[in-house]
Amino acid sequence: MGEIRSKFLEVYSVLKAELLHDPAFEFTDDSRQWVERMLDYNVPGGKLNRGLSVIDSYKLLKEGKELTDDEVFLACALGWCIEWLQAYFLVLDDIMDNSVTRRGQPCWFRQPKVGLIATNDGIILRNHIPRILKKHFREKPYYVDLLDLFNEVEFQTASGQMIDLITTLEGEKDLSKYSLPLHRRIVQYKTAYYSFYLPVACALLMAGENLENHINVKDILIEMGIYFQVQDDYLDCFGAPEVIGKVGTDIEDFKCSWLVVKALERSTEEQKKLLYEVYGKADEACVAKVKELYKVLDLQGVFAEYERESYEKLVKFIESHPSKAVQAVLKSFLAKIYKRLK
Ligand code: GPP
Ligand code: MG
Ligand code: MG
Ligand code: MG
Repeated sequence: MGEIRSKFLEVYSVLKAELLHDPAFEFTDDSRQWVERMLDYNVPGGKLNRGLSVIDSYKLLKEGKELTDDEVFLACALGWCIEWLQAYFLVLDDIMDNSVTRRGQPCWFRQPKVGLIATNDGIILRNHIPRILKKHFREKPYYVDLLDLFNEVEFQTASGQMIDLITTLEGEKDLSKYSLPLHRRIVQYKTAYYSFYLPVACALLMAGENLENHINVKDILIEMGIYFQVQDDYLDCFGAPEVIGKVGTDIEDFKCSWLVVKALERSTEEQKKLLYEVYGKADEACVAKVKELYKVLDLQGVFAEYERESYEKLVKFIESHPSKAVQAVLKSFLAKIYKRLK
């Protein structure tokens, strides 16, 4: 395991121990055990890309200057705040999407003793973030900016999630409104802000930067986040469940996925008619027909081309940035996701 990764995991144990002894609540053995099990199940088991990116980005912004132990700890703590945010979103998203597995195990709400208690666990996860921030960042000059950043990004994500959800029922499953601009709007809000902008913005704040001076960094990261969610949509159908750790539900859920938008663009009238009939049904045979059509339309090839083009555009966009340190931050982030299989 990488040195940063093991340090990062060490910090998880510290933060967890603090939260399990939060003086604002009188824990009993039962309640402490519940929270510990819930955290271990939902927080550390992912790729940790978002969390690790805070440390990575902060290091690059410091341009090779050795970080103090304190700086490493703080960057890790901010990274974990993002992983906590992600855990909170995923616990709730899996209920909303009626998903079955996540990170190679049953979704938290599918655990026999959990069920809809998972909704409150989501709220607990969300509330852990300001507790971590208060404990470790209260005296920092950028404390208010951090709180504001997390609040803004959470609002944007929930708003994206809302459009992701209401497009699946409005007008009772009408594929004719699914388009690339609608898809872009959904994924920009539901994914890009918290997954891409947030880690780098945290590192910038820690480095003493004013976020208002970094609007172009934000624009690049949002583009990267959109590309990342197109990959997620692609993997939902074409990824290997053992590798991505989840079984896709986008077709059953009538999601405005990049794949269905591309399929609509490329279909003949007859193929469109079929898609209108079978898309969005929780029925194996219907799902199989959608996947078959995706194959006939060569959406795998279309995606490969999209991936290549997006990468080229992003590299150009990044190289237009005046700061070499910022370029390095952005390139490192892009390298982590280009051609990802999970
Ligand atoms: C990813 O969508 C978006 C989120 C996880 C944000 C959820 C936001 C909330 C406010 C709950 P997705 O459903 O495609 O992700 P996955 O494929 O991992 O289920
Ligand atoms: Mg979802
Ligand atoms: Mg989902
Ligand atoms: Mg998905």
